[in-house]
Amino acid sequence: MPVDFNGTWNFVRSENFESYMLALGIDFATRKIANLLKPQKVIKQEGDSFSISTTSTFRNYFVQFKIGEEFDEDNKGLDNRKCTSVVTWDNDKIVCVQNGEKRNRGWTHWIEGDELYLELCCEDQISRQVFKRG
Ligand code: YOG
Repeated sequence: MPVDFNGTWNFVRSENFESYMLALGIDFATRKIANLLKPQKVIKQEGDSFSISTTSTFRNYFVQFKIGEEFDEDNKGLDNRKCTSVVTWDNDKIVCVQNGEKRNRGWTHWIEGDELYLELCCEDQISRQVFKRG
């Protein structure tokens, strides 16, 4: 059975998010607010088609993609930089490469038990976020 990311996932904790945002060039005031958020993710998966909606009291972000198919990403409400992105499987993980102005940008999601993990990378910074099934 392949992994099933479907569900509502509630923020539990993050590490190094401040440094990740700094690498992305997010301004001071925005970082202060963003550090206090407890975002929720709703993931819909049908085979290799995904949508991920991340919502919070401050900003929301929505992305949809098919595994292996490049798509244009605008990162609207985040750093607003445009990327050409692609998501692939790495065993039971989904790995997104976000090609654009920022070097080594992307993210990886995987599941352990009833927890959803997210690793966010930009340049030399890696932030980890953990969510629990709602
Ligand atoms: O998720 O990439 O699930 O798109 C990272 C924020 C904070 C806005 C959120 C809003 C990067 C201010 C990642 C947070 C910092 C700070 C809730 C969403 C930029 C701006 C939206 C993300 C992937 C993987 C799917």
